[in-house]
Amino acid sequence: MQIDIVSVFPEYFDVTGLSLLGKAQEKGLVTIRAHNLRDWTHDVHHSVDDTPVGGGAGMVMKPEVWGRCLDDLLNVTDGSALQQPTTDQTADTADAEERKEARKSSGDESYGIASEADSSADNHEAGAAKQVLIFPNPSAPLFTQADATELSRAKRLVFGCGRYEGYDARIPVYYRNQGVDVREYSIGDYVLNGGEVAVSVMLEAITRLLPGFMGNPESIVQESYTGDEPLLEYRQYTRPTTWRGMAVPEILTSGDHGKVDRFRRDEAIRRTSRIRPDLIARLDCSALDKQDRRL
Ligand code: 6GU
Repeated sequence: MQIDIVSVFPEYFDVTGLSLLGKAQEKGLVTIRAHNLRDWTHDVHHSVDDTPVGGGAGMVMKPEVWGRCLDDLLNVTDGSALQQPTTDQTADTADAEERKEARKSSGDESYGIASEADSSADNHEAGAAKQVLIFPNPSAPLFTQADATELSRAKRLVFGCGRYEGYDARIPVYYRNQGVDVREYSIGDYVLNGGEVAVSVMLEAITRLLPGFMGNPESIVQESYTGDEPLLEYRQYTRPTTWRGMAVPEILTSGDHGKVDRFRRDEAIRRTSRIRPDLIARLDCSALDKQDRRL
């Protein structure tokens, strides 16, 4: 996978050379390049932003600079996107529908691009396209584990980090119209200063799913939010079995794997109900067994 990140603070991504992501790059699983948006400015001040049309506080990132930058990175030349969505990936129609609904209400239709919502859904039905352009945006749909899974199958990701009050709304619309698979995501209901931290979060969620990234692929399978059952994980303990007067649950030391599994699943369901009732609402009840139902 090749990842390009555009930011006015490209040094922010020096940390991607560390830890497991650094190792993944050494192993050749992923290549990450951070670019400085100002390299695509033409004026002496290297300005990337301007005041909002219609007034208001703050600054908005200019479309011309982003346009030159993204044309270069995406190989888009005036009116013809070279990128085609692949068709060899599995589909998640329900999710595509959801995305379609979310996009429908996002207001992009005001540019008269009737096919905009449809084309993004088509791309999704075909799985992640070869090349995906991603903009962090606090006003976009939430980035989820399902998005991370889908995007981990892409060949190339280009992240555009917005700063200030955001970026000109025509930028994503333009590239979508060029046939590029463009996504906008928020990472949660709180305010950040810019897209860099959000991109770091998405980058980590996506790259750790690359085949060969994890030493032990099992650790991915068991996680919260993964698979059809979005349950929070059960609590973990290690030795000593008693620490500062607190003993670990006795069943876990019993050696009875059936009982241990049951105990952990009960705990996962109870904790999810209490801490994240929204996840329980999404559970496929037909997948619950008889023992689950008693909870
Ligand atoms: Cl993607 N960007 C910014 N600036 N703030 C956020 C966010 C993104 N997601 C949550 N808050």
